[in-house]
Amino acid sequence: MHFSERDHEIVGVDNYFRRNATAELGCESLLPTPNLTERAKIWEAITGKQIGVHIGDITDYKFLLNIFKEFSPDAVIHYAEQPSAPYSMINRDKAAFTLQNNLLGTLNIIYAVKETNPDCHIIKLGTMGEYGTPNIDIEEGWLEIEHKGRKDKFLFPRQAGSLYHTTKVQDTDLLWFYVRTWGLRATDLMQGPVYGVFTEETEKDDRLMPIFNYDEVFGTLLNRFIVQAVSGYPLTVYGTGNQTRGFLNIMDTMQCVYLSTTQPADHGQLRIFNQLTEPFSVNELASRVKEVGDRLGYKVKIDSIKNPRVEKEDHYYNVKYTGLLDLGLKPHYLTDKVLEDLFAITDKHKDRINKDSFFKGISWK
Ligand code: USQ
Repeated sequence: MHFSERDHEIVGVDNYFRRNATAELGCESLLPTPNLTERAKIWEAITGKQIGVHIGDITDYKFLLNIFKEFSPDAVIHYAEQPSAPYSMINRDKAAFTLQNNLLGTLNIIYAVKETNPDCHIIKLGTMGEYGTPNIDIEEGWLEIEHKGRKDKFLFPRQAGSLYHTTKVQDTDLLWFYVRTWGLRATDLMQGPVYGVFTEETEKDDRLMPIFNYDEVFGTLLNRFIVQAVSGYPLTVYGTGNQTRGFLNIMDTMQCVYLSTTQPADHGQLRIFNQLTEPFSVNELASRVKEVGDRLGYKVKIDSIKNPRVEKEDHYYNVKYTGLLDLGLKPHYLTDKVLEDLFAITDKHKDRINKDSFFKGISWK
């Protein structure tokens, strides 16, 4: 919608993995989001602009290749990965699915680009979680290393904290291999946890809002805390709550993808951006949600629970994220108004909240 609004010709591809997985796990979206085909119709009715829709699985290479041949894209934005760390840790089958879906999907896109148009720019969604939490500053993708008097530049060392995050490391390596070997052009967006649900486009009609997950498997931290606060469930702070991540508003996700696409990487370049606008600790976000929630009359409680994940809780965190600002990103920071608007939309749909999905304790061990 963000690209279509700006007069780009778009097709979207979806296999409804997230809808199906959330239905299977009993943790559907807070909002009754129509499916992609229905939303493309709503979009066209409002704006007069068409978005083509293909329902299918990009791990099916024939299906994907046909779309590339028919549409011949100048750029492909790869959002088709299994995106949940807890999902990838449920059991062997979910781990195997994550590995196969993410790596094969990425490989197929790379091959489809090579076979149909090697000029096509690949924009892939990576994750800040590829870096883990090292005890040194996190650079933007690359690190110059001096060893025994010689220097070279390498991908920044990665040490992911879940099988999902590990597949993203592997995807980055796949891209880098084919960029080096075939001279493709690619941008890898190392994104932190996203919050929010409103974008410029969703203002046109509530039915255009994205899926809003708040459960343990697919919900990200801040969205979860808001829904917990509205439903009177104590905010689930894992362990000490000193874990720090780089967050961003979904509005800025749209900007980052747009800026990266319209100012593409060069041929033979793997360009990496750290996609975040503000670092917060879990405790800081819990306090912000409590402060705003209490003021709105919700009586928010915070609970510290045993961390089901294996991760450092007290760690150094200093990330460089200037690349997207240099391209023109204008960040939307986490103001009280942003939190109030999230409280309001959640309250409107509070009858749909399933409290059982807040915490099941999917353990990394
Ligand atoms: N956490 C809590 N309480 C909760 C949920 C999470 O304390 O109820 C903690 C986690 O232990 C973690 C931090 O909050 O330390 C962030 O957790 P999250 O669930 O918001 O994010 P994560 O599992 O890391 O994954 C999300 C997206 C993923 C993306 C990633 C970016 O689901 O697709 O890649 O954010 S990053 O976190 O930078 O790796």
